[in-house]
Amino acid sequence: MKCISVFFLLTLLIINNMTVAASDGYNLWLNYKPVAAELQNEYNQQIKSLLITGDSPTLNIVKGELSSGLEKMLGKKLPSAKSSAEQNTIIAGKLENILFAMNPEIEKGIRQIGGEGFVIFSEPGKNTVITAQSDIGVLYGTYYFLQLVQTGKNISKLNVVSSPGIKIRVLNHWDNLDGSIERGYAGNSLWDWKSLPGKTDPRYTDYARANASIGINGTVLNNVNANPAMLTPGYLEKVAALANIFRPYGLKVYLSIKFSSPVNIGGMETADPLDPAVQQWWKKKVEEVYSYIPDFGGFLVKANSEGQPGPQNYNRSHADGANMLADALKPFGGIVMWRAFVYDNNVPDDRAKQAYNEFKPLDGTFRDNVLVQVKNGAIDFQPREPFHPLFGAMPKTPLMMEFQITQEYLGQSTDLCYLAPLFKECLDSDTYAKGPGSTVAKVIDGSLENHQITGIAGVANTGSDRNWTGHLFGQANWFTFGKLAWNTNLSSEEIADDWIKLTFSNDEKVVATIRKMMMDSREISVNYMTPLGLHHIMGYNHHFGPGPWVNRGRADWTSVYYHRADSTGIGFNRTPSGSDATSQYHQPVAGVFANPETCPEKYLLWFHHLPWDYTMKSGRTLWDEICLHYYSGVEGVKNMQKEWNSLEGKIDSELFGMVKTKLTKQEKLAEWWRNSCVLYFQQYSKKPLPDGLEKPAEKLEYYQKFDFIDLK
Ligand code: GCV
Repeated sequence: MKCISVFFLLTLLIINNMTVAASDGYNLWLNYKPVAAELQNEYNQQIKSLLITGDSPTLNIVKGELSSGLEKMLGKKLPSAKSSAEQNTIIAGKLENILFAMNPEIEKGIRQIGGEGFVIFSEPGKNTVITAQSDIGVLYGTYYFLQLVQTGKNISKLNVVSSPGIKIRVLNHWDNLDGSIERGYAGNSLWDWKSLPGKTDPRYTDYARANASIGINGTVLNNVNANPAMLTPGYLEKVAALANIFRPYGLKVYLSIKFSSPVNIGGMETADPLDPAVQQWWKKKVEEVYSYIPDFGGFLVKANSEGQPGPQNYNRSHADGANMLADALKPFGGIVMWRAFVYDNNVPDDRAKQAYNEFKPLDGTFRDNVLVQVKNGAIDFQPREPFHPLFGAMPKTPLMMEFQITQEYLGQSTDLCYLAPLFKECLDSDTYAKGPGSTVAKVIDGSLENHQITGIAGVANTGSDRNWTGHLFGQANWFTFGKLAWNTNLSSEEIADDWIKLTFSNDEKVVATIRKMMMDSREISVNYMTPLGLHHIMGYNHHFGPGPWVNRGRADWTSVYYHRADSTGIGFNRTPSGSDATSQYHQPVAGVFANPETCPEKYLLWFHHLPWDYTMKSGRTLWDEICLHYYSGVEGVKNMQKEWNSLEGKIDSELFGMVKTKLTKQEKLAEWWRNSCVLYFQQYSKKPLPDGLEKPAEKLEYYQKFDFIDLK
């Protein structure tokens, strides 16, 4: 009896432990849950053994992923095949090692893929081949295949030929050397600089694996507001330890540098990029970096922006600065990612115009290993911005996209906000640089101007929280970034479906419910934060809650600079009669934006200052429309809560609980935004709320003093 109860207890503990491990979000989209019984049968007919050809650290990962992933999903361990003559085998390896399995279809596909692409080929009752020109291509193909199995796809007739549309697909960590993260909402930095290089956390491997599983091939480890100590030997040794762990996963390491490093850590008097001694210093420093990390990727630079030093401190241009670093990196194959996020309070022009004004004249003057990294919009990762006018304006320069995965202005880790629609909105925008169809996606994937070097960066949302991203749905945004970086043509719905199936379940109701929530979520946030083109009206410094009243300090960090609400109306006039930012776009975009009748209403107040009783397309006044958007944002969160609650019992209970708690906070955050903004703007519109909308419970002063700590 005693024996039985101990056994029972142990079993319970094990089951319980497994539940905890499977449901705390740590496994991300790599859960490898058992697939439904009928699918297991189908898959087990098609797959009976495994054959990994070749031997390398990356191929060992391939082997481990295929054998453990398939065992977990299909419920049985697959034996190793002795040769490819055995049918129903998964054969994975570099093309040169599996020539014997070659058939014309594979051959055709493999000729089309570059170094990182892959081919997956299968025929009913025969072998499944996962192959590529490189080991890392095989690994990417492996993850792709495992995702097909987990999402319940037919795998018996595959003919997949896939290669990344963009070459450099990197995360940008804004991680500081003291372990904090600028705009990080998921705990501390993953990098424990104090214990590196001696002690390495297994989480480093899991991080690299997660990135490889979605095709991300690089990581900039430190904040763009860089600490010069990063380039000292002590830290380079630590960086090398991380690079060694990441290498088999195809993840290259890059560093952000401080432009004044020759002065800060080199003991020099100047960091002038045209000074031969400074150039020499960087050459030596780069040699040193490569002596630690032979496959080092290159530098990311924030210069002459928000107080960071740069070439302009010496009356030199951004190109002078970037080219000096590019020359030092060139012999080693390294690149420079030079940020275009520059603006200056002392420049008497609209902040939205300044990056274009600085960079456009420099087109054609950068070395061929420099990419100019441009944020998706001209201000700063707002809930909604029109695409940055630099896209399509610098044909001779590879422009790299910078998206923000961390939700600095989108509710941080409180909000469920699926970012694929935001990313897609920008990527699919037509710049008209070379006539219709000149989308932002074509600018950054190099196809518009035939650039060989292409890149995309995402400001990371990862941290030391057990579930990596603070909000479970933040994982979807990391996943989305990787998937879109590989293929900008994917739709937001497709990506959402895959993520939901990999994270929760293949159950149709679950998928449909969560997909709807995700697809609605970004518009919901825009509605209760910054509808109709409003922007930059968040709280000073924390960037979390509302702050339309912020009016002190440097003008371009206030809210009043951007919304310009007064008794005559609201919005920023960026037409030719105002700041003329619209003229930075090509025609017909410039004309469309400049006319309030043709300007998409989602961007209306970004480009126009309009009277409160301006008639909108709905026939309502602008004031009424603003109010309705704010109220519909809050209703949207309430709907998401209902939708989520309908999933109770259908998905993992811990994951369910995690998100439910966050949604309760999000509702409060949404109400705070709505009440603050409506009451604040009402002071100027002097109009009542439209019929049927309930008045905010408190006065404006209450919301201005609201303590948001409870909402995080
Ligand atoms: C890393 C915004 C953020 C800053 C960030 C900056 C940038 O201003 O609030 O925290 O600094 O963008 O992208 O450089």
